[in-house]
Amino acid sequence: MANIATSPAPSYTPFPPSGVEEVVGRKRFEAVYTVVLDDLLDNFRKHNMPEKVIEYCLHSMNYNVPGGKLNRGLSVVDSVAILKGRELTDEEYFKAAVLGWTVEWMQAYFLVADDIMDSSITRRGQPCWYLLEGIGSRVINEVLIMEGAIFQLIRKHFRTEPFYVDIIDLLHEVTYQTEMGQLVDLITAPENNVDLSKFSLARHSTIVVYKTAIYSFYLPVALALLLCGFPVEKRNESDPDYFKIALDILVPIGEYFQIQDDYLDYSGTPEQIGKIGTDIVDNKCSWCINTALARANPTQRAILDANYGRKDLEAEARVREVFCEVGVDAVYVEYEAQSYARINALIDAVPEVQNPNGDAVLRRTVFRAFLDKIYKRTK
Ligand code: GPP
Ligand code: MG
Ligand code: MG
Ligand code: MG
Repeated sequence: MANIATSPAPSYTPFPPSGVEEVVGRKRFEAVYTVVLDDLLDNFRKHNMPEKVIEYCLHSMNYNVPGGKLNRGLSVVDSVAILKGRELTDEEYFKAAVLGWTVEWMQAYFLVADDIMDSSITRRGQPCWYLLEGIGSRVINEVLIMEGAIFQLIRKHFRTEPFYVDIIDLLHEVTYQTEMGQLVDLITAPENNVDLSKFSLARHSTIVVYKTAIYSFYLPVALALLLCGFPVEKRNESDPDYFKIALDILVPIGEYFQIQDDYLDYSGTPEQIGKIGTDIVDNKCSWCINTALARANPTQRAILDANYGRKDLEAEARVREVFCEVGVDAVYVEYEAQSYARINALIDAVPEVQNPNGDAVLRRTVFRAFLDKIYKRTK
């Protein structure tokens, strides 16, 4: 097939794009999806896998990988362009986009697995993959294949790079941390043992930092840093710790993002958010229940104790009523405004540091781009 990486492409403008530029940026990124998907299918062919299996694999990947907002993947490309401070060559763009797609692959298999664990019904406006006829427990292997695909892509495109092992190490580390976060999320929300006294904002913070912030916000920037030659190990004691600088600001941004996710789970319509919220019936330690617990009077608290985490639509409606009465919506509006101001101030304080080669700078715009992308999001 045509090599999309080297064929003429529209010029690329780093974030913040708007209107036409945003559509063009997305289309160019999506074009790289077809290349990497082909890489994966070719690998199946190399191993003489049956054509039917290859077709199935294609269907499974197409159903689960490319249909989201693509924010995580596009952030890798945006970050590389901002770090370099210039338009990317076709080759640089392609490499950044391949790394971007590895984050989208990770997101895809996390979501397929998460939807089973959360008993979700829809995702990205379509039925969850595990619910489709004939899938059954085969979904376990599909999640593993999607994870394996990430390392196949990295191997194919980065094997000879000096930072190859750093990319693999980063992906393994971030995956493990996300799995820890998912474990805390699940253990804090047992199905048949609702105990709201176990919830707290501190527990919520541990959950959201680990299950969301690290892979969704730190990972895209850390990959961009590696691609731009920022070293993981300090060469001199006085060198900046580039990755820690990024982590320290991206974690609060990611925390804010997951609080938005928790709020939208309660307040968003399925048409708007592409999924049906399950946090109340799933007994999740979400921002909404923690906010309601802090404001409920004894009567409201008794309603929450009796109805939260019950697989029953009327019980869910009673919880929603209490959320409404205690003013969760107003608290959220205030939280959002305060978070925006607080994170902007944190970004202002981030030091801007150059890589040792002097050809890229860890600029504050990298972080500002993330914040502006998610501020007041409604889906
Ligand atoms: C999102 O939480 C968290 C993940 C997708 C991480 C999953 C990690 C695994 C190791 C499987 P969520 O359940 O609030 O997301 P959503 O609301 O989109 O279902
Ligand atoms: Mg979920
Ligand atoms: Mg979940
Ligand atoms: Mg959620």
